[in-house]
Amino acid sequence: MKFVVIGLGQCGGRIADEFAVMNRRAQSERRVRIITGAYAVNTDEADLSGLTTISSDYQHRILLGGRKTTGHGVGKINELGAEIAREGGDKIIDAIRATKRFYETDAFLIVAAAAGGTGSGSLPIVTQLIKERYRDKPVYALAVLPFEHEVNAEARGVYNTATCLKSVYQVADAIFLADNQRYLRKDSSLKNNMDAINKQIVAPFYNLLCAGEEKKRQYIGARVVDAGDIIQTLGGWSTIGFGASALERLKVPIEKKRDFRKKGAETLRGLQAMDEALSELSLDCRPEDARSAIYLLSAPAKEMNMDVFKEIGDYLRELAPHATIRSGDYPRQRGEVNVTLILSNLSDVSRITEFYYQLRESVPMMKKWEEEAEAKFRALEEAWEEVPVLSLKGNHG
Ligand SMILES: Nc1nc2c(ncn2[C@@H]2O[C@H](COP(=O)(O)OP(=O)(O)OP(=O)(O)O)[C@@H](O)[C@H]2O)c(=O)[nH]1
Ligand SMILES: [Mg+2]
Repeated sequence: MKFVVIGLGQCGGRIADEFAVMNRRAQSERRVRIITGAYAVNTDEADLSGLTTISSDYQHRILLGGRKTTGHGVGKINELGAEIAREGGDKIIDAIRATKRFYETDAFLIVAAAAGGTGSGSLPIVTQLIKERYRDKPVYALAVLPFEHEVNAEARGVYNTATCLKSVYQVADAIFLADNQRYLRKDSSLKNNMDAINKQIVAPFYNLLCAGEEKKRQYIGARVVDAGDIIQTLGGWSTIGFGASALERLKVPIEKKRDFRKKGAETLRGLQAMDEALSELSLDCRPEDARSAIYLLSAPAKEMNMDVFKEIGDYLRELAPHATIRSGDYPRQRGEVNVTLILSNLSDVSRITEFYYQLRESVPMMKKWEEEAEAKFRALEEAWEEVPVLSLKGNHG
């Protein structure tokens, strides 16, 4: 499957850059192309120049905002981000039109952080704009959720997140959620290492996009996961995860209820990889809330058999009984068995409901701040009411 990836704002741009890196890797390691075009859009010039892999010309690193922001971002005001995207939308469309292999594109992926200004405000606008222009291609969003410390510190971030998510939900064909806080669980030092988090956000897409693009028979699975399967699966709130189990190392299975000893070593590895994919999902959610799911099992050909497939399929079906489950195999990997998993059409996402509740609580507070600010202005105006104003007109004519 091939994406055009468009990153909005600082976070979105960096993640789009990471997709461009991944595409290079796919080309050199596997001779397949998975990204037909990668773009970064921002109101902040410095953020754009900090990218590494997206082409550095103005049609791939697109600066919006002009006089409104003078190249310095919108300072968290996502309404301004939205306005600038509406005005500058043509620049983005022109850039996409110039994509050389655009005709090969299966779908769009628009990436942004929900809590910032530029990305948060422009995500729904750009998604809608592209949907209107390219009616035959699905448009997916990837929204990055803020860290907990940001949520607690800033009402504006909560407001941005809530408004961005609600708006993008109405236009995107599906929204992947990636919760920054999730990536700190195993390694809290990542808080200051956005690059490492971005790599983790992007990595699960690698096999999923590559699998359907392979041309050599030895790398083509018995059941290929192609763009059609992925498009059929995706809708509404979605999450993606990846888990691997090394061939030489066999850990004790996490779930004790099953009698793992009776299973073959291959099946065991498959189940372990599935367990890890479930616990590494980009969003904290309950699999039973998923209405659709897809998994891709990737391993050396001899490690894969119908048994493994059936077992991990049964396992997922138990956990996600309401989901239509699609699946495929990808005989590529060396030295490990791994599983890529998407849970989609989630009917309940507590993380999102939390934002709406928090917002409801903070609305009166934000109103109060605005009123206070206005009162101060008024007081200031009253205070100098008696002061005469210097004549501002010239006396030449
Ligand atoms: N995962 C990840 N999160 C990021 C990155 N950069 C910023 N964030 C998060 O994104 C949110 C802020 O959004 P930004 O992308 O910086 O904001 P912006 O869209 O550039 O908007 P303005 O700077 O306000 O114009 C916060 O929740 C940050 O934690 C990044 O590179 N990776
Ligand atoms: Mg910025």
